[in-house]
Amino acid sequence: MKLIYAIVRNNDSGKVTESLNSKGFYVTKVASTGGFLRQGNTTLLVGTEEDKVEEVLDILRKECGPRQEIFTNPVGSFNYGTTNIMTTVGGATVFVTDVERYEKI
Ligand code: 2BA
Repeated sequence: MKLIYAIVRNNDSGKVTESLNSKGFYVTKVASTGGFLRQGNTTLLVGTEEDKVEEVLDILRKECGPRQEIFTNPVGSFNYGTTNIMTTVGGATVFVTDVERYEKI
């Protein structure tokens, strides 16, 4: 048995949790804060069998992987209107650990 910790953006957490649940994975969401930027993020805990770890990682890559999004920047809009900026968002930090013992009591 493995325990996967996935630290994801708050904005990505709903969709990835739904996607994991729909494939039969159990998920615990923990509200967390990055130590460097001191901004909120979400840590997902997923306990699963070793042969399912890659499936979980694939779902995380699909739902939380880095991607390009258009961001509308209102700064400088006084004279020229809003500016659209393409920026990279998303990304997740994932730890896969061994579980010594697992019980539901
Ligand atoms: P990421 O490396 O994408 O990390 C995003 C968040 O994932 C981190 O938020 C932290 O909550 C968690 N995380 C990442 N690596 C971890 C690890 N080895 N152990 C435990 N948690 C981990 P923040 O700490 O707020 O960091 C936000 C971003 O600032 C990081 O993005 C990285 O680009 C940068 N960063 C973090 N620590 C840094 C440091 N000591 N020096 C320079 N840049 C740092």
